[in-house]
Amino acid sequence: MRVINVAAAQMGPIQKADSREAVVKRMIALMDQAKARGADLIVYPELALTTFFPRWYMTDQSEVDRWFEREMPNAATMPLFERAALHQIAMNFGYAELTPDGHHFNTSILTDKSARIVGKYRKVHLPGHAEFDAERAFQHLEKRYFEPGDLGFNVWRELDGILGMAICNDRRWPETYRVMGLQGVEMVMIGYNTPSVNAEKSEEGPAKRLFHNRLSVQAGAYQNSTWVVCVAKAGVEDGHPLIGGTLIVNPDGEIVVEAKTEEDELLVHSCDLDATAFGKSTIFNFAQHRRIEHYGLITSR
Ligand code: CDT
Repeated sequence: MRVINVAAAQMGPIQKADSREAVVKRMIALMDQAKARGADLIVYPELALTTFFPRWYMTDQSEVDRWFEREMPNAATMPLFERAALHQIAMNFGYAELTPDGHHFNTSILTDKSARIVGKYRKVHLPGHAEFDAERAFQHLEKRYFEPGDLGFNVWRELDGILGMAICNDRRWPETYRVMGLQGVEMVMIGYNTPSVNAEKSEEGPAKRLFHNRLSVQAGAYQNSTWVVCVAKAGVEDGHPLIGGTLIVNPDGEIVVEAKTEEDELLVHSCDLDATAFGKSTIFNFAQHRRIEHYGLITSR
């Protein structure tokens, strides 16, 4: 058996005024719990170091850039990397990345057990809009602050398995999982920040949003016979509620653990990567059953 004992580290709200240092302390506390429960890997949310700043309309680029990290690790996150190396825990977390040549991405990284960065993913499916929209109950300006990711959906051979990453809105798109599925992915790590209410349809509240979260992740797991670890930043950030619902889904598409709160909360599950083999070699044996001659439209429009 190839087992990854994975910790899904849901985080409660991060307020605009909270410092990176204060957030990193919370992340370390979750990591200490993960270590005590024997975790090999800890998965944190999208934009784990800050509030979900794309809800705020900003016109001054220097104000925008304050939410971005110019290097990783940096002074604020170094204690997290040091603790990960001490505990020998691999980690995945999201942050806003500003590259040396001035590009802005919604990024997540994977480290190995010595806290060396071994993988990077930049969010491909950016939801929302680029200009202030007075019709919405609140703003979702990811298209203003980020460029679409330029790295594609890769997989990494780590922890004796094949691991992949995606970020938040990516989880709603079947292509996300399938591109990694075609590379044999055995565990997909996804962080998210999902508002509890639809800004364009107020009757769509938290129950529907949690349903869509489960539906998307369970389908992606089942249809590609992979584990999925999907981790929320939850709770009320400066008056703006985000759903919780962190969950781990097995390769049959079944939820094996799910968060109960909207606070910092750790879920730990032993994921047998060999359990992905049955689905991959039978109903979702892609080489045997896919009919790519009928799929051209997917990439042509
Ligand atoms: N962070 C993120 O991608 N959130 C989106 C909200 C969609 S509504 C604009 C999500 O898919 O959960």
